[in-house]
Amino acid sequence: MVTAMETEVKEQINAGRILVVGTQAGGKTAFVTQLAARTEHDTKYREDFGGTIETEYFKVSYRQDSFFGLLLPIGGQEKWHTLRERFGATAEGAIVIVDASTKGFWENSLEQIINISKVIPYKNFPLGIIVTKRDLNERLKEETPKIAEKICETIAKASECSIDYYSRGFHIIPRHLKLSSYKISFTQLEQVIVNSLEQEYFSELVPGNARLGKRKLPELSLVNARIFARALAIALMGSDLSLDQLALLNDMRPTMLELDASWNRLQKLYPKAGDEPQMVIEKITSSLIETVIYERLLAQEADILQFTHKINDLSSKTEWLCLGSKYINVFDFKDINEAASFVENLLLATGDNIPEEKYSILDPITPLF
Ligand SMILES: Nc1nc2c(ncn2[C@@H]2O[C@H](COP(=O)(O)OP(=O)(O)OP(=O)(O)O)[C@@H](O)[C@H]2O)c(=O)[nH]1
Ligand SMILES: [Mg+2]
Repeated sequence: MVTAMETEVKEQINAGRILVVGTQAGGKTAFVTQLAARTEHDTKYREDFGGTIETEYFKVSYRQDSFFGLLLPIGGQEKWHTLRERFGATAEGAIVIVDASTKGFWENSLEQIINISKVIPYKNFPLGIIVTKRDLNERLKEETPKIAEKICETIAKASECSIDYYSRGFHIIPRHLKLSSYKISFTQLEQVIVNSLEQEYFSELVPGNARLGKRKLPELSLVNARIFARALAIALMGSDLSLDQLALLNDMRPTMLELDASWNRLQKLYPKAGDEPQMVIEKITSSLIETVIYERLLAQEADILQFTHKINDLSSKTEWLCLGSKYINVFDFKDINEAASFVENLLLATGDNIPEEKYSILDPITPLF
């Protein structure tokens, strides 16, 4: 005889697929891994210089797995943009990530989410903003004077003799950087800043390995150091970044020199980015570095509010429903629990999506025959 207990089917609600987008190394994979690890305990984030290739999938579930969604942190590098937009055509909602320690890159995250809004096949699809690296931002505020001084020292050293770095290809090759002229290029400055941060805040480094080595500041990973260096180098070089320059810079996570890449080579892919920025070495003073870090890189609460308003104001054009923002350290237990409730509300809101005809992968843009 079949009992009532045996016939009872446990209802499972699948809220669908949520794209997690935002500029490279903003913390998409780390954030989603931490969310998934609350129920899948063997899920663990691993540091990596390379970043996400294409995409990943993580199930994030609630209420003993009776309610869940699939979160897709898509590689933030510019080279994945077509793929990102393809995935949008079958998504129910989105999360946009911005990194509190590099607000110069927020425009790039914004551009990504605007592009995706064109393909998510719903009106009112829920959108949440996650601002990551709260801990790093607070720490860097304290460390800024020391960082500025260290960068000036490294520039002096690279001008007088040379500094070392490792290029990471099939082999790890040691190389030297000597500043020969009175000008410094973006590529050189980016490497100088990485070297400064590595010398000050790491020991026992193993070239090419993002996981090994000891951190003196727990908040500053080797990847964080690189993204911060890139944002600082470009901010020091002066005027606001154009989206084309952002796209060019966003094509790699390690530095250009570490990848044996060059601005000129990448410029072929992003011709509108213009020539490589350069600046007179003498102009780089510790007080300029400090000002640029405080004003152009480290986010304040007011920046987060402004970004949230901007996203809200865009909704009449993009047809998303912005559920607000959360400012977190993705490795903090309390923060990740609060962010998990935020994401649960976002998953619940997919129930109010209004289907709408937009470009879909099932409708080829050009007829096949
Ligand atoms: N201190 C701190 N570091 C963070 C936080 N979130 C992410 N990170 C670090 O940021 C770096 C990049 O994180 P990822 O999750 O790989 O970034 P991503 O957005 O997936 O990058 P792509 O896959 O290249 O697009 C790693 O070194 C993380 O440890 C945070 O809240 N605090
Ligand atoms: Mg990733």
